[in-house]
Amino acid sequence: MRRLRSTQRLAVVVLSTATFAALAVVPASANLPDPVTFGDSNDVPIAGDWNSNGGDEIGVYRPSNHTFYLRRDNGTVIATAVGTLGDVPFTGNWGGDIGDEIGIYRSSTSMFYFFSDSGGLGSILFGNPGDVPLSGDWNNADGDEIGVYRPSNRTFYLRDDNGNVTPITFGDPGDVPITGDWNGTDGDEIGVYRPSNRTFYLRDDNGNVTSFTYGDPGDVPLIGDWNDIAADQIGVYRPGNRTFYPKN
Ligand SMILES: [Ca+2]
Ligand SMILES: [Ca+2]
Ligand SMILES: [Ca+2]
Ligand SMILES: [Ca+2]
Repeated sequence: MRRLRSTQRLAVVVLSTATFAALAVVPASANLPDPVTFGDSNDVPIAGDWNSNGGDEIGVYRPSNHTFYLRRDNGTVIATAVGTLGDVPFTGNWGGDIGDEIGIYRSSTSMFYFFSDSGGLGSILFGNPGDVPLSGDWNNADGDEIGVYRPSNRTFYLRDDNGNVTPITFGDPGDVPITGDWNGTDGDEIGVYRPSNRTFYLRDDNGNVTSFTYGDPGDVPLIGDWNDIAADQIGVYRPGNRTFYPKN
């Protein structure tokens, strides 16, 4: 079991599609895996299984008000403000059910904070300043665990629930770390997105790498199970038009 210690205050607001339309573009007809325009400029794209049906949906994290906006397939949006300015969002499956929840990483204190729709779930101290937070199901059991990617040495540090850490060096300077279930079995694996050539490099547990070139310059990588096949696919978010482009 994950060791969850402290709790944090949590504010949850459910907004109707009509209410949220004043804040962001939400086409009523768009549904994954088709492109979806959502969010505002400067939002951070996220993905997860918000409705616990196995496939992933999209959302954004808005740094200016440290609020998550989780978009369900029917266009409904759940807004949840957590943490504080400067926090980094991540998502994953914790809380003991099959769907995904939200979390934030506070780089200044190397602290992961976990939340559910109903409140704070606890925290874990892990990582160094400058690390990028990760989550994934490293052991193919008990939901997702956490990890960090350290850009300075291009190394993933995957932490199990007992605090044991597996380091994996992978990628090139400037790569963006990603995690997902590339093969539909044995939990999640790691990978990187290389902005310079718009290419995803997906690494399996034996160190074999599969690559896909996808997206435009300036795109941000995003991983999810867009078509409910029990494995993850790649995708990108294009900040210039605030549009998610899942790859089938
Ligand atoms: Ca879902
Ligand atoms: Ca869960
Ligand atoms: Ca796990
Ligand atoms: Ca896998």
